[in-house]
Amino acid sequence: MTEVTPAVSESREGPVAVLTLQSGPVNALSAALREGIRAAVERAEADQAVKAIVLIGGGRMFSAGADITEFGKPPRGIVLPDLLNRIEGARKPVIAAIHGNALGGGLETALACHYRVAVPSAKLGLPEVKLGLLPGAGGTQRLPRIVGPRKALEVIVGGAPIGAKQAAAMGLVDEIAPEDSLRAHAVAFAERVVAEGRPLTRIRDREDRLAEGRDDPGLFDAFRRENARRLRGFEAPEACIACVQAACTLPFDQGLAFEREQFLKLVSGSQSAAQRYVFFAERQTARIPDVPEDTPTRPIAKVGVIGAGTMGGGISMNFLNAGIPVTIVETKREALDRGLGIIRSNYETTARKGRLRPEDVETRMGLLTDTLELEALKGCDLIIEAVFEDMGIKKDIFSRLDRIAKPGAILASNTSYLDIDEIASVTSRPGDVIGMHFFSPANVMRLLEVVRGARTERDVIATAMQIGRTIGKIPVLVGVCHGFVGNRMLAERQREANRLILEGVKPWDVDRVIYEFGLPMGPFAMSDLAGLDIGWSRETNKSESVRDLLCERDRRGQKTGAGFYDYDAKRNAMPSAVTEEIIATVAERQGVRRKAASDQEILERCLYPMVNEGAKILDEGKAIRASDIDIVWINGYGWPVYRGGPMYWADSIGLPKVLERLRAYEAEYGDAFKPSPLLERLAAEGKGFKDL
Ligand code: TC6
Repeated sequence: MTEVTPAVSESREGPVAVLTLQSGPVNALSAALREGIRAAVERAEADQAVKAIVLIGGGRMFSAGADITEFGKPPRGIVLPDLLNRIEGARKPVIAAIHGNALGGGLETALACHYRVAVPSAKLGLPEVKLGLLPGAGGTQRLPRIVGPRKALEVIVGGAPIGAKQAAAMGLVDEIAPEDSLRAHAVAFAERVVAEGRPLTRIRDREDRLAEGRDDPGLFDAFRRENARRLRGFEAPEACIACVQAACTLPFDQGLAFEREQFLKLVSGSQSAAQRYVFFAERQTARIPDVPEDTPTRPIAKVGVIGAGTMGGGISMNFLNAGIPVTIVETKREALDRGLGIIRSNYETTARKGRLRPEDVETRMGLLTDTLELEALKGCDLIIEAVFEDMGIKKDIFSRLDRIAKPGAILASNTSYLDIDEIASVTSRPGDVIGMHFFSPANVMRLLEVVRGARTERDVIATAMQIGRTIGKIPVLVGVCHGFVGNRMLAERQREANRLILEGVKPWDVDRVIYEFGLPMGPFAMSDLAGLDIGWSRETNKSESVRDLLCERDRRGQKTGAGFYDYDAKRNAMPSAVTEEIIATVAERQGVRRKAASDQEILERCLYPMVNEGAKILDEGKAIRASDIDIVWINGYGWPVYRGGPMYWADSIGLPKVLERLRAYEAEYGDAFKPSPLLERLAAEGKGFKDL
């Protein structure tokens, strides 16, 4: 084997040169790898004895695409589009042999090759849109030429990878190779291409599949309309659509130039910078300074869930989906049956939509055992309590669990506010107690706050983080405090939103400002959706707040057809005169001075206190790093990923500016806006949360 560069190794199989990409864990197409591929291809082309070239990934995958760390820095070496034009223009057939992932620039490299062979488990995709980018190395021009513009839009704008078999059905892969002999198969394929004298099929020369877009130019606007809700606020999807459209109307080289221009605009923009930050931030959450990666974990083969309500049911589904048996406990048969019914009907709905095979509904339900006996949890490795938010009830359950659970079982609470240490104190094994705070709907939302108690053992933390990833969540480690990271910050926003409406700002105006910022809904629409009567009772709540009065009039949110808003039969929200009247009554009673607020003020007063609270959370060590807070807000509350999370957003505004506004509001409204010492210090030092 000859070492051409450290990034690519070359070997020979008869007349076939096999070039193996050898660059880090994912073969990111760094400058070194790009140069390595160019040199190796040119060598193979120049070598008379070589008749065909196979490009294959060493290690886990073909390639995860462009090296994301290079974006935003001055370009080095050959740029990817030029390298791919060079490969496509080669005079000898180049065959991509794909295993693991071929993503982004990785798939674009494969598209520049003349043929593609893949193993069945390979995943192919163009996820650039998720980084606020587009496939800027010819992907938007080549893919539609091979799969047609309609499918190309789905792949490029959707960003989700597809399996090799589906790719083969689309014509994207020429041949499926056996799982364990990709290299040999690709070499044999290359020899056949040579022996049969097959032509060099360059995707750039194909026009036939573009007819679909030329005959029906309306398909692009239809796609825009169909996806408007999902794509709201994002810049990259529109650029992707425009590029695919350009593929249908412009000659290939002009299409490439248009794509390049669009790519350069996106890569230097704020949205992509934020989305790239989030990519790395998400991976950072796994790093816990005092719980190293090699910390042993406890095996989790059986899970117990206490409570078959909305949360307990959703939590159970996560484990069933991952093939882990669950025993679910309730106190009453009725509640248990209702919970099981909801789980089944959720699965049946998914199956009806074609996203789950009908037989899998039964497989998953078959993993679920229901019981009214807490003792039935004695064999479980992990038990998650998901009952009513009441310390007394939780303590009672944990002291019983302490007697029932086997030694070494992890005892978790799904509490969203309560003190894990107090819960742990009633057991003889506080080291095994931890918080696992899921977000509703628990089978859908990706965030999992893992709450570390004062005495939680390290292997318990490592296990909770790992099992969280196994069930497809993004676990973030947080410390014990009221509401942990997410809800503690949310409370700040809610308080200010409530103050704003008493001053006379309409709830729908607060919601509009938050929605236009990019969150899925504002605080009042969210309250109506969740139900205003959560934690409210006629006996204990004394007609003091707007919420109390709304609930007393049976305006308890969407479920009762009215809350802050009025709802029609289709649950469309409409501003409500009744709510306005209630707000005016409460404001008068409390003597709140009525005043107008601009959209900017609404935004600042709702979001800056959240940032300030985030700074306090960091100062108290309740989150490991600012980017963890951002990941909580993006995955638990729908903070727009293109704004990178509240802490990143504050950095992008500049902390001195945030500080100045907090001080101004503090002068008017008092302590609620008092800047945190950390924020003050960072602003004074000209630093941001990113520098911590
Ligand atoms: C593009 O291609 C644009 C083209 C146009 C150009 C003109 N670059 O995720 P993992 C790191 S845009 C740099 O833990 P997995 C990652 O940070 C790109 N680094 O592994 C981590 O580093 P750490 C389009 C990268 O097996 C390590 O590699 N492509 C890149 O769970 C391992 O990663 C994508 O968006 C990269 N491209 O998942 C794909 N990729 O160990 C991005 C990974 O220091 N990648 N790293 O923390 C992925 O989605 C996943 O990495 C994966 C593997 C599914 C490939």
